[in-house]
Amino acid sequence: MDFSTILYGADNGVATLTMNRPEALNALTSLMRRELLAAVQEAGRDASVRAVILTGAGRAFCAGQDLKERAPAYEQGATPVLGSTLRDEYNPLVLAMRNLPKPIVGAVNGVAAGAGCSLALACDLRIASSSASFMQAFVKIGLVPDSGSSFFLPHLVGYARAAEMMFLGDGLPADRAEELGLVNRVVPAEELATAAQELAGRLAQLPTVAIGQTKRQLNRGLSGSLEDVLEEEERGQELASQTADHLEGVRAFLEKRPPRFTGK
Ligand code: LHQ
Repeated sequence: MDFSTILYGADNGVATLTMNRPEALNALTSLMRRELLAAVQEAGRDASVRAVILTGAGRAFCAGQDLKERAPAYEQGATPVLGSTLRDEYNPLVLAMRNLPKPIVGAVNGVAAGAGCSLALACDLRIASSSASFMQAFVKIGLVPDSGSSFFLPHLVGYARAAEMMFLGDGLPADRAEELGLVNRVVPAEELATAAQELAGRLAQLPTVAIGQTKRQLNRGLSGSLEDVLEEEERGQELASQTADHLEGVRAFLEKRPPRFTGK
């Protein structure tokens, strides 16, 4: 896949999506938002891809909305109406990430601010470099959290800590983010890429249909009732029980050998 703001690579069942505007700390332009959505969709379409990594080039993960994109309007004292930007570009991207039936590992290599923090939170798992930080920067420019942060952050760290991050806009360093359960693991900066590839590589060897369905159930569990979740689990088990990977898993157990899952 050829993009101008995103690097897309797929190898060994893992697609790696790299936000690639390092000179602007990977701040999101309109083109980048659309290319990132197309890259997520491509990872969904490609049956050989069974796990995804989202990361940033250079020293940042992503500094959120590119604040220079609308600089001329602001310089003239205009305040652009931002709702449609969310509706047309950010929200479809967040939904595509959450609805992708494959796990997404956020390899958070540096600062994740504003909507960049939201994108990190929309990943299923996060490995952070020790130099990473998470900043709900919206308030610093008089805006409100968007791109799903108001949904994901309280689920991850609880209401009070989410409110503190959102009201004050301070950066949360990686080690503290790990203590609060916002990231799965922190590794030294030079080990991040390998650690993310190892984790995603492992996920890519698992029964992909079951993993995709598990993600769906987790999504439902975050906002639905117990009845909703039980129904989703029932549907999911019906689907998973018909896969070749289920057959292989049980046969491997009976034959006392490791399973070889194919994602089918
Ligand atoms: C940037 C940016 C940036 C452009 C650094 N844009 N250039 C959604 C809907 C629609 C619109 C509104 O918003 C949203 C959601 C949002 O995401 S709102 C939040 C937007 N993001 C921010 O407010 C964060 C702004 N950036 C920062 O606060 C700092 O840059 C952080 C804390 C991320 C990093 O600080 P430093 O490590 O000290 O780096 P720096 O500030 O020196 O930045 C390096 C360069 O990157 C610099 O460019 P320059 O040409 O001077 O070297 C910055 O201008 C550029 N950059 N963030 N968002």
